[in-house]
Amino acid sequence: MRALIFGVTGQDGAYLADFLLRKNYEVFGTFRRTSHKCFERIEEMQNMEKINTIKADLADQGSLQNAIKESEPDEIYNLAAQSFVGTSFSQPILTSDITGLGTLRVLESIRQVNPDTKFYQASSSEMFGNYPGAKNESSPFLPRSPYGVAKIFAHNMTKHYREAYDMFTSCGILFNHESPLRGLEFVTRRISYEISQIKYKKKKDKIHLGNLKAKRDWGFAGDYVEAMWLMLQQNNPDDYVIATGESHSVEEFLSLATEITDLGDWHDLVEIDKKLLRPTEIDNLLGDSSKAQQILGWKPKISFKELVKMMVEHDMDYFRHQVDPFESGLNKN
Ligand code: NDP
Ligand code: GDR
Repeated sequence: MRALIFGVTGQDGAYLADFLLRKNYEVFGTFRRTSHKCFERIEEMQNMEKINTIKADLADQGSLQNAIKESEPDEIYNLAAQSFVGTSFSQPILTSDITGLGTLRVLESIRQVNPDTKFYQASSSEMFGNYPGAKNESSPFLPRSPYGVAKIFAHNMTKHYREAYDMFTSCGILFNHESPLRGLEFVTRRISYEISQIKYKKKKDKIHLGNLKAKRDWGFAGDYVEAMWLMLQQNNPDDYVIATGESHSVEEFLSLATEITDLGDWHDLVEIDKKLLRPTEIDNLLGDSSKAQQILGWKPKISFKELVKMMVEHDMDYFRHQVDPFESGLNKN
């Protein structure tokens, strides 16, 4: 089997490529031309030699078509996006173009090159906004960010191609998932990274954060990529919520991380930076993945506590050995 991953250089791209390689797939992955290194995550997983890389940008339809023609995939996973909610407020047009319209460019390219290719779209819990309670596939979309709005466009367009052209297109509505490969601007990695710097006295003594009361349903990225693959192994395309069914606050993440680093009371380590507060916020995201559990046979394996430990220990290891992920080029954002 051959798979093409748009966004292979991101967190999920690195885990999905690794998962598919273990299943003996021939893996192709796209990257953008940048002035920095961009394969650090794949290198950290020691898969650089095993992945066929192709240059493509979601802004450039021709490059998407070429990537599909060159790789002739059975399955395409669209993980590429401007994925940071915070940036979507300052760059709403770019976010709409890449995260929203970019998905349509991929869908249209598939329709033109080979409409029999199976397609996975990375939809998001951000689409639900502040709708109360545990969210499932039937919950309404009430977006609270330009990113959420763009993901709804991409989600609906993916469903439209399924209905209009009978294409095998599925959406995974994934709740937050994290890992030691998470980008540094996301709150979990920001905490695990900066608290480890403090622990080994590599930097300042305070972590600057925004809204500590926000709650998220945090899972492990390594568990979630399996669900993406399972969706494309079904007889029919469909949409599935992927979540742990537990939500925890940023404060809880901080408190556990501080406990692991043995740095005392987290209140002494944190300063609130008003610039990190968002114009509109989602207070609590909690997912109900019972459909995926029943139909795909999927369930999360790593608990919240294990996830915090995995991330903090990974970053403590960096600083204990004085290898700074910034210096190595990881998290160039
Ligand atoms: P990352 O931000 O780590 O990765 C995003 C990927 O998209 C990177 O490979 C990035 O390339 C690529 N990309 C960005 N802009 C473009 C562009 N113009 N053309 C081509 N590629 C581009 O995100 P994650 O791995 O965490 O998430 C994967 C997908 O899942 C995203 O679509 C995200 O929105 C979605 N999602 C993520 C969730 C999560 O909690 N992680 C939850 C729900 C949905 P580069 O390395 O060059 O920046
Ligand atoms: P999110 O993740 O917006 O849920 O999007 P993020 O980690 O950025 O924020 C989670 C919550 O923490 C609050 N917060 C902070 N966030 C950041 N980034 N930095 C801070 O200093 C900080 N302090 C508090 C935020 O306000 C928010 O409430 C992620 C992305 O991966 C999306 O691509 C994906 O679709 C959704 O998860 C599901």
